[in-house]
Amino acid sequence: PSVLVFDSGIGGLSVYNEIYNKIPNAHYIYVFDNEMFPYGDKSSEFLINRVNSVIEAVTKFYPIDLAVIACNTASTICLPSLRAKFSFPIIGVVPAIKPASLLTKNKCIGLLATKATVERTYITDLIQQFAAHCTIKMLGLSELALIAENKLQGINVDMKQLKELMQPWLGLQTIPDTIVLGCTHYPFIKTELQTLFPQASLIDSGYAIATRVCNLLNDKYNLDQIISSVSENIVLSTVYTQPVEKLIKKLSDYNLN
Ligand code: DGN
Repeated sequence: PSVLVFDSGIGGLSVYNEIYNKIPNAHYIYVFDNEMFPYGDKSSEFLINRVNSVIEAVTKFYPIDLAVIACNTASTICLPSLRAKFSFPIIGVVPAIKPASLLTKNKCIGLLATKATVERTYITDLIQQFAAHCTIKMLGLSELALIAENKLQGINVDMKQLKELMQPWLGLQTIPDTIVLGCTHYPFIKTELQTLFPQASLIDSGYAIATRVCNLLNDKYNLDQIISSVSENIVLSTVYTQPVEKLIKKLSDYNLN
């Protein structure tokens, strides 16, 4: 089976890693819209059009069985239009508010995501539905995804800068004991975030997404019987620049390309 994993940048690789661990014998197409990175400061209307056209362009050339929108910012807004347009299953990534509500002891949950994600009604509804009994501290940041992109390209995380960005939470009387990494880029800087919040559990949606992909594909294929990948995995970006060239080299660490 052929699985498309999409993000604005390298964040979706954190989701890809989880899927690959479960289904190493599928064929993967990783698509990142680096031309429009970051998505966190784009309007909803823009993102809906953009994500639809990128997926359309890719699927014209590459037939796929399933797509994962491995980006919270896009998923919180684009899923209905994508599902109306394409016939293959489309799985989105949404912040792990529900598991966090089951995990928290002090009933204080932190949601770390892009500016766009924390402003969506999708999130307010999610909180209302699953975590109405908790206090939710939301922090929408535009810098963190870039810090993660840079880390994957070999640039060390500036801990002083990270601490400053987290200041709104570090000064709180009740610090969240459960922090939702509501952007697929953030698992790449989990270690650094954990140093700032040593007592907190940091959770993301990667594993749950991988389980969902596995179940859906198993309905159609017998995954145990697919011996090896049908062909080479593919990495596609919307713009080819020097840093991307470096990035693609880096992607080989993740079994892509
Ligand atoms: N990785 C994306 C997300 O999960 O929201 C967004 C990153 C970005 O474009 N800022």
